[in-house]
Amino acid sequence: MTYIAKPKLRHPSLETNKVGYTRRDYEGKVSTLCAGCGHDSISAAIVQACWELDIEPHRVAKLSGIGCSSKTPDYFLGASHGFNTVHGRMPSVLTGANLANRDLLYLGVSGDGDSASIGLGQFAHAMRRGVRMAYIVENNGVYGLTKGQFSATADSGSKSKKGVINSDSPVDLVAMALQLGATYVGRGFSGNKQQLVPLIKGAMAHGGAAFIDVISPCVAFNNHPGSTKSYDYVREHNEAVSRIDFITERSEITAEIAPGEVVDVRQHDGSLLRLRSLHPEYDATDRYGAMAYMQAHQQRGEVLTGLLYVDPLATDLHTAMNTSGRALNALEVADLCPGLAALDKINASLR
Ligand SMILES: Cc1ncc(C[n+]2csc(CCOP(=O)(O)OP(=O)(O)O)c2C)c(N)n1
Ligand code: SF4
Ligand SMILES: [Mg+2]
Repeated sequence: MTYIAKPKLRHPSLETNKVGYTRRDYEGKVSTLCAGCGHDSISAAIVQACWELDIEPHRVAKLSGIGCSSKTPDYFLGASHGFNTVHGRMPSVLTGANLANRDLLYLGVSGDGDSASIGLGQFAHAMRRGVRMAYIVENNGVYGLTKGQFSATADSGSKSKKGVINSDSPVDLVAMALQLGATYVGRGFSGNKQQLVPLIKGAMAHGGAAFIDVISPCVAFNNHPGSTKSYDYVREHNEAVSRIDFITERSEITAEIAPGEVVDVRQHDGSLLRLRSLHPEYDATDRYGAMAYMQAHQQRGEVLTGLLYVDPLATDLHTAMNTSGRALNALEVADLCPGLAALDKINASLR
């Protein structure tokens, strides 16, 4: 059913962004997910974020693995580049694409099964290498596509739809991303678009590995009492650490801010993240403080959301590898071959 395209009709009065596109231009095909699935709300937030960021759709490459979550790139950014990889393999395929063409904006979409089970190693290495991307995990605590088995992010003590209690310890991808060196780490909830859109915008504009775990309830298999990934549970236990205002480099900053009320983080592309602290003692630029704070709140059963950590001086894999400033796929033979004399010299030095 994923072939259903939306009608191309556009009302002439639809609002356009600075690059001349309407919101509809950032949409994809009609979703075939269950009505009420959190993943559809995340797709809507991605559409909104890219429209507001004035990104030309052809500048984005969206990649995913396998799962209901990994199907979603078909439902947004229909005019962008896309690659649906094998289960758990999105990060390595995205790394290769990013190395070949650094000029695109990379959006990795995955599920908790896709990233915390079969793809855990791939996730870890993309984070520690600093692959520049917005990596979004649509986390519902189950394998939705294969009918609701517990995934590795299911909390210990969480109850399945059939009444089974999960006894395994959960994998916390946010804690792992922090430990592995990701330079932008956030947690959102599919039911809170107001918080999610700026989180995604910040990740898309970030200069390194950006990771967002979005709790995204599966209405078919994990939205019952006893589940810690249900709409009700997350609404009751959600604790936001900050509110983000995303200000593009072009926007004029007019708001009057009382000192100490906000932290401004200038990102590598010139955009500004203005963090309004809702927990005055929380410092989103302190990686180890963020890890400890998160764990303390988790112990109490709270789900901390918002931008949990950002490194304003983030760099990426291209910087570490000192690659050419021009995209590798745009280099010609003449750019790549140093010439016979240089090769002779190298060969001579190795004899
Ligand atoms: C190599 C391989 N192993 C197993 C599967 C079966 N499989 C398909 S999707 C999936 C899990 C999906 O879970 P998740 O990533 O959490 O996505 P969701 O459907 O919950 O959004 C599994 C195990 C597969 N497609 N390929
Ligand atoms: S099975 Fe769950 S994750 Fe898959 S589309 Fe339905 S509600 Fe969403
Ligand atoms: Mg899942």
